[in-house]
Amino acid sequence: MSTTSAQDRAGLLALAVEAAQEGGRVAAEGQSGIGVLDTKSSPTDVVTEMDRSVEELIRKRIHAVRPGDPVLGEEGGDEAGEGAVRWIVDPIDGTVNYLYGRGEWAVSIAAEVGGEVVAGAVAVPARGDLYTAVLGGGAFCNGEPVRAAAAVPLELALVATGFGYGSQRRAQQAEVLRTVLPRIRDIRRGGSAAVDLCELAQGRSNAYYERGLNPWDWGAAALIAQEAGARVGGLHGAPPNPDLIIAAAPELFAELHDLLAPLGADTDAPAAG
Ligand code: LIP
Repeated sequence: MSTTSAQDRAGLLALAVEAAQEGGRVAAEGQSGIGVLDTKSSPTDVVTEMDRSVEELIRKRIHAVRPGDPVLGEEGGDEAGEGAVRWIVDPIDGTVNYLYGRGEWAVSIAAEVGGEVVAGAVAVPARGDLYTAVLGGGAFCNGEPVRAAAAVPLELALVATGFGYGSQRRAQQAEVLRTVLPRIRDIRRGGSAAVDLCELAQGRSNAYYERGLNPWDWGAAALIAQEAGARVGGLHGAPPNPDLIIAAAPELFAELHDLLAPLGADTDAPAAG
């Protein structure tokens, strides 16, 4: 486990919470009437003015307290620094929902020390929810402990997932889903990976998988799901990574893993043979 003390982690969490809540307030106030400012990997991968300004605000908040800490943010990229804590920030996860005036979007902030996330906060302003965790300290929603659902057989599992922005990737994700859907209770596509993982952490789904995420999408929420008792990882024992993230109670994780691995769920092309 990390070299940080429980006190250090609590201090990092307090800063993550403060910045996520402030970012969430500002984003929520500006949601109506927001438009597309720019696009990234495809015409549907949008950036709003608010994605950028909320990330700037969060960077300022963090640096006001901890100048010199490196920050990795979805919009501003990697900012190097001499500090011991790397902050991983998604100012608005679920930007398409945000753009369409929907409520399923989140501000996500994780504090990483020595390559390990030790504190994470995910604010879901439209619902008034704040999810938090520190490494080894359990997971909480609005201060109340949350637990992931106990494992169920795959055929009874409600499984959340998401899709990338590129059409080749989506075609493969649809192929994978063609096999997965008849084998499970049902599928959910909420539109925010951070919210998907936090909902898993409170038993609102049984499992979650997605290809193509970035550390800012899962940074805080993966710790929250893990602290709620879920196993969170990639294929074949790997940690969560952009190829694939899977999260579920350990026995269900294994079942879903074994279904997804031969389907090429971690690729953009159909599995050979
Ligand atoms: C989005 C995710 C969503 C996923 C998209 C995208 P953004 O993040 O949270 O669930 O399916 O591929 O990564 O772009 O809204 O920050």
